[in-house]
Amino acid sequence: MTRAGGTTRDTGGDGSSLRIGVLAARFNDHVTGRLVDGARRGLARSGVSESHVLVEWVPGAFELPVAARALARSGKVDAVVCLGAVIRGDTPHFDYVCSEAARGIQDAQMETGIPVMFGVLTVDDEAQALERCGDGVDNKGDEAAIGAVEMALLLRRLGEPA
Ligand code: INI
Repeated sequence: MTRAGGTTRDTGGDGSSLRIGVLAARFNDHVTGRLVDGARRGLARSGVSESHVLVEWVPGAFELPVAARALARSGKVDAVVCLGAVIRGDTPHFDYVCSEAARGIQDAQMETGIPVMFGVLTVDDEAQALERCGDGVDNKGDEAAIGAVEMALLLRRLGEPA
């Protein structure tokens, strides 16, 4: 996987001391279940113990922000991974759900200082969603999970949270 700076990363670093929360939207759970599987793989590769991974479900992507904020505030985790799949239909609902999920997730990390990753697929159709939740690194849950490890370690090095 090629990342900014031209480096290739398979893990987020040494996550053996980290506790990570994973929040998944049940809407389109044939996709989000696969994102959760990908997140678990990325965390395991980064050395995060299975017993330090807390997985909780919410009804849809719209509900991810409030749960992310609560989990980030709880003191139980060093980072949160939000997973969802918003698939464009014929209604403007898509735009509201996507934009509120994105805004709310960013607000949650800025308010709490705990990294909250945006692992929400925003796609035109189911085929595009399935392309992004594969069994390898072609899985946005995996990518978000190693990003969570990287960010938690970075904030710790920078002295946050206090
Ligand atoms: N939620 C999703 O996670 N994905 C979708 O594609 C979706 N669509 O298309 O409507 C969706 N809607 C539900 C929404 O997230 C809330 O759960 C619901 O509006 C109740 O607040």
